[in-house]
Amino acid sequence: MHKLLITGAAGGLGRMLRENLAGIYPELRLSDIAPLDPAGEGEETVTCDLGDYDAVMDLVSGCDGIVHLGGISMENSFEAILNANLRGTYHIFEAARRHGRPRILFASSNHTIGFHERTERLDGESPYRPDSLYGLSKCYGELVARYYYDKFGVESLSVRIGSCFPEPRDRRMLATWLSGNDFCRMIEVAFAAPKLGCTMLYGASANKEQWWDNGHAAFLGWTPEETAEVYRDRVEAATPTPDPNDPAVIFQGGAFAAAGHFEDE
Ligand code: NAI
Ligand code: 15L
Repeated sequence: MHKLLITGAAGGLGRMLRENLAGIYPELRLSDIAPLDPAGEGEETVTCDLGDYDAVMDLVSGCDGIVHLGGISMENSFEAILNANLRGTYHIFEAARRHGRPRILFASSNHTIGFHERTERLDGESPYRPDSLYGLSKCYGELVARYYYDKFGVESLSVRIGSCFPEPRDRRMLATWLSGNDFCRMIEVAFAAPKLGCTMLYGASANKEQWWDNGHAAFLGWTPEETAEVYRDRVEAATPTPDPNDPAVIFQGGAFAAAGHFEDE
């Protein structure tokens, strides 16, 4: 693959991938609605609102692969989510259909299944249980991926990312943490696989606490190599002992599941 488009490139994961994928793919097209650092060698920067159909068609043209990170990444109003996540994700897949069907890695989220309890071990057949309007929008994105594969052959990997930060920030993240290196390896595997189809992966590192089973996608050969366990002592020392009756502790989605419904004013 020569030219990789990264949407949401000004965000936390976008900035990490910009740095780590630079030596792997010859050209990166980096896009966001927010300001981006100036383009370096092998980079192009494009300011684009994912909700703008024409702009997204131009954005995708000429790209050989897409890592679609852009959008609202937390709970928010339906209107905000509608533009960035629903319209935006539709636009990305539609643009891929119209411009040579590049593969897409879609940044889905564990909040698609956040209302499953932590005692459950989920796999590729587990039902959606979104814990927020945000999680609901990621379920929609995964179904857009399904539709565009079944009808048009656009291949994609939807990654239900757990918590991808430099280090786990709380006790829940000891189970949900995905290291940046493991995420980068996953991206390489997705774009190099002889056949990707329409696949979903749970995005967690090789943590001791495991809620998710990726057996259904073993054919891809992605095996996480890092673990949150090395941070356990530090995290436990810095955070209070959890109350087992707290919904934020009962459900996989944590605070997203425990929070009330987001209402527009
Ligand atoms: P982030 O919030 O730091 O970055 C998202 C980026 O999308 C921002 O730079 C923002 O300006 C951009 N964006 C928002 N609306 C846009 C629009 N209308 N048009 C164009 N760009 C727009 O989020 P982060 O942490 O980097 O996450 C990246 C993706 O991964 C998101 O889609 C998020 O939902 C998903 N994800 C991240 C997780 C994590 O642990 N970091 C966990 C699960 C999912
Ligand atoms: C997400 O989907 C969010 O984008 C991220 O900011 C974290 O909150 C993460 O889930 C998580 O569940 O830890």
